[in-house]
Amino acid sequence: MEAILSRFSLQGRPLTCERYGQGHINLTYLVTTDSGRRYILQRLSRAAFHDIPALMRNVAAVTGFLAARSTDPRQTLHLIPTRDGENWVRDEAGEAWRVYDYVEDSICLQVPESPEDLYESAIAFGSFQRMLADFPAETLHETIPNFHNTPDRYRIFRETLAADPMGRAAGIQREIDFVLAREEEAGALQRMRESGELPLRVTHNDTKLNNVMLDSRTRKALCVIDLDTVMPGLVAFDFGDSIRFGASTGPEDERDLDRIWLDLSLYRRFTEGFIPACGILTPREIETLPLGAKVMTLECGLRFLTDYLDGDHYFGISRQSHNLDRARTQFKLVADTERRWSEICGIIKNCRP
Ligand code: ADP
Ligand code: GN1
Ligand code: MG
Repeated sequence: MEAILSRFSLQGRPLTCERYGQGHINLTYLVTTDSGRRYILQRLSRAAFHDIPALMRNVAAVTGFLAARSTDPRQTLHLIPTRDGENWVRDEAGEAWRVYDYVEDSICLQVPESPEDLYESAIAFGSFQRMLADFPAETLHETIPNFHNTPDRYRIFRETLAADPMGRAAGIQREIDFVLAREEEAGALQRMRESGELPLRVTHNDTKLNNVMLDSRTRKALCVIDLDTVMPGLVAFDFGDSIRFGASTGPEDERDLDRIWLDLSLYRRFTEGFIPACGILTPREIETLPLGAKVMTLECGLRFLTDYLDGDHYFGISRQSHNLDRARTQFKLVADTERRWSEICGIIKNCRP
């Protein structure tokens, strides 16, 4: 770690470097130095990202663009340059590393402690959307091609199911039936994207509550993090992924499904923050938001299930059936969404500008 850190222009000498946070993709470390400065060191996932130079160009472009439009330095991530003036390094084993300033006096939540926490995350993601409205989306590299192309996620699921490399398919027939029964509807967003009826925007694509930092004193939105999947996309992706994670009554990997359902007061509060903070959405885009939440939840469950079948190579796990547990919470939320569909549509209608 010292060898890697020595290649970055840090203030002070590193004193500690410890695993940090609860992301599923990168390896994240908190670094403290003898000058009192703190940094986030990350090893980027090579399983997820196949073109790290292009990914880092995206991150540098987006953070630079946001920094020029922010009033407080804590409103965007800042990459720490290397001693050679680059913004990431490759180590001897071929792993890619980068360093960010630690966002001080901030908190990152796994579950909202009140509807206001979710509201603030809506402000963060909505403002992110608005601030990037003039960013030239076509210059962004697609860091994970077909990331929210749900029909393509089904294709990969079917291939993995057919191969069944771990022999796990027999134990999950209920989950398999659940996803296959919803395949047609799951493709709706992608069809709308292809038909051009919705505008392509610069989207974050991974808008979980734990990808937002809140100010620890005021608990107001501070900063959007985890910019690895910023790409052109539909606003329904960003709305949907936030609802999927934030409007659930429990953590993504809860084993007791009786504790998981969709909390409509959280759903409403997120919507009340997000639509005005974006400020640019067309009526048709707003209409697609509930579908976005349903499809993002189903797609995420499908991805967890696929990774479970495949032997857990993509999402970090800390127990054997971790990905299956995660898939099950997502399907429970989808079932709940179906049950409460008309109430959900009412929420969106009432939040129209
Ligand atoms: P992953 O892609 O693995 O989710 P993230 O970039 O989201 O990686 O980082 C994982 C966690 O580390 C975040 O959820 C957050 O708690 C923490 N984190 C990341 N970057 C920062 C930062 N600049 N300042 C403070 N905490 C951070
Ligand atoms: C991953 O990186 P992280 O933990 O914020 C994943 C998302 C999933 C999410 C599920 C690059 O997000 O797409 O929705 O896990 N990120 C990537 O928790 O695949
Ligand atoms: Mg993250």
